Amino acid sequence: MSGGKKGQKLQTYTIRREPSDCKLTAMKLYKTTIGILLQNNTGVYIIPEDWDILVNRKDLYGYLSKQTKNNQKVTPDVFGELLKHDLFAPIGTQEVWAAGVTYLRSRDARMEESKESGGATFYDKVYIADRPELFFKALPQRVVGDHQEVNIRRDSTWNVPEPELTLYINSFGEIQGYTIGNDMSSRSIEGENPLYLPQAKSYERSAALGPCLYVPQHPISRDTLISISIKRFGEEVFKDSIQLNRMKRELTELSGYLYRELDFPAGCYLMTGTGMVPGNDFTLKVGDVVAITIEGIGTLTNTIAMR
Ligand code: DO4
Ligand code: MG
Repeated sequence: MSGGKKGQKLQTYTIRREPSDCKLTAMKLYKTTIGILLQNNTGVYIIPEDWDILVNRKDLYGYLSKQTKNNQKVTPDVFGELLKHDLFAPIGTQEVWAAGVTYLRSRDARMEESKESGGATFYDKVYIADRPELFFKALPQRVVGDHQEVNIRRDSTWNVPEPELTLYINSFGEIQGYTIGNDMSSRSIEGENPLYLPQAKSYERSAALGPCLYVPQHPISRDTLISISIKRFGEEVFKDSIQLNRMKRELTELSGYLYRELDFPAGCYLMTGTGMVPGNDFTLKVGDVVAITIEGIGTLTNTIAMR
């Protein structure tokens, strides 16, 4: 034990915390069938605003922390039911973009799947290049929310989910919030030829976001844990986890490149790449349930379907 000279009586202080002193450290925005809900440490409130206008601001956290006083409150029971059955993806008119090969595991998996095509070298190079891989993933109508189905393609034989921390970046290029993303991918199509990437990545219901937009007071910690679990007929067939600090790049580096020559009037979403890829013998099947958890944000659960 340290502090205080020998024999000296140590003075102790008790800090009394009133409920109003409690610092709000994070807000969560849910898009539901009854409107936008804001959850903070005092409850859940209805925010009667347009999604794009609400989220696209310079200090989203500051704005949200002033909202709750005059807003209608939602009871925990009603909120619980809405979370189970009535959530939309937390998105308005924003485009969804994605970064690739930001973790070593993604680079290695891609190099393996493309070795026959001779495309492996591109993944190797982009992992160490200054310029990151960024690609267009989805328009909002192709994005599903929590507890909705994501698709695998009929013409693909090898399919995986990609669990990714996803950024909400405002129109000024500033990261204002985070959500969980599933960048559904066809490994057989991308592996055949890297030029097929748009077909491997973009198709109906190929992206999931949710369950909420998480708006913390400070940038998300690099120690944040991202985990995935895949269940088939109720049995876990794959699980893995990784910390955000294993990502090769800074989050602001990715957003900076994306905004270099693109404007996003309502901001945009950016999936930041996967650090977890199941082994080569694994492919998703219809009915599999994919649950992705990111510390602080929650869990995004989707069932695999096919058109
Ligand atoms: O290079 C292709 C896509 C990579 C990707 O989606 C990822 O690393 O997450
Ligand atoms: Mg990805």
